[in-house]
Amino acid sequence: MGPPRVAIVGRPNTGKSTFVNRVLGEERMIVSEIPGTTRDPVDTAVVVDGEPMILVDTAGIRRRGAIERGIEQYSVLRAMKAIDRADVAVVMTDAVEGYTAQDAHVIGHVLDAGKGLVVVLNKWDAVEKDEKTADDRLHALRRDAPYLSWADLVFASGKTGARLERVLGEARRVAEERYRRIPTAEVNRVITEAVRDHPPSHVRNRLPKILYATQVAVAPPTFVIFVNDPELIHFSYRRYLENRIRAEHGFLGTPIRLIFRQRVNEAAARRSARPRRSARRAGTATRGGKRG
Ligand SMILES: Nc1nc2c(ncn2[C@@H]2O[C@H](COP(=O)(O)OP(=O)(O)O)[C@@H](O)[C@H]2O)c(=O)[nH]1
Ligand SMILES: [Mg+2]
Repeated sequence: MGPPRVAIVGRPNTGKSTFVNRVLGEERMIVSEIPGTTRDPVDTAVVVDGEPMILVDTAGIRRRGAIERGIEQYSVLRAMKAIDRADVAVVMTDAVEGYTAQDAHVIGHVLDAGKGLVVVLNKWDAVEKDEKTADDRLHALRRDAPYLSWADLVFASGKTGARLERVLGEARRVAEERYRRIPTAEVNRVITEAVRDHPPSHVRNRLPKILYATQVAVAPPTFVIFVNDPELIHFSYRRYLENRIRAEHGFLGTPIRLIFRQRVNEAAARRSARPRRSARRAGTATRGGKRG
């Protein structure tokens, strides 16, 4: 894994340009030409805590006010392309205005793309607050957007520079989470205990059986769970298993994927061994016929 590639995105006026300009102006984050780290001239290498990081598509966000009405559509498309080229998206939201449908739309694209996510509640300097405000905000946000339960949320201010480095530090951490692997034995332990604590219930008189699980990919972490019939796995049970994996292994800030695959159990496979073999012969004959 090379330096993490981080896209700063979000709806207009949430403070992306201010944030990026501030990062580029910080001496501690000396912008350096790090050989082989940028694939595109609009990407910028920065140094955060002594480690390189690539800010993706800074050309699209650096100049304040450069994006005007009429080419708004273009900027949305551009943001989506930036997300696709990144490992992690830092989604800027405006803490003064609160969470909007447009913010949810951007985040939806990040999740669909399987990228890491850091949500910034920016302009925190301009929010009237007491000791409880931050907690109240987090609570409200997780209620309005339950899919953010595992997201990494940071209060920050591009204007004052508050938690600028924290935002980028979290982006790096999320990028690493995205590449984490859990050994198969451990995945099975978590899933087995989850099933024991709360077995799936019958669906149309049939009992879902969870047989075996393994992590098959990273970026995003992807788990295949073999079951007797994927159709029997209810959406809420899928979410329960995802929550159990997260409860023990975190993956804070990264989407994880669960794929349910059918696997006939061994006894059933043996019982149906004979008809299966003849079916295979028929299949071979057909393929041979096509070739000839
Ligand atoms: N109070 C406050 N205002 C901010 C902050 N960041 C940006 N702004 C203001 O918000 C407006 C939009 O900022 P800009 O960086 O151009 O947003 P962009 O459209 O996302 O690039 C400008 O008036 C900024 O001065 C912040 O952290 N706090
Ligand atoms: Mg801008």
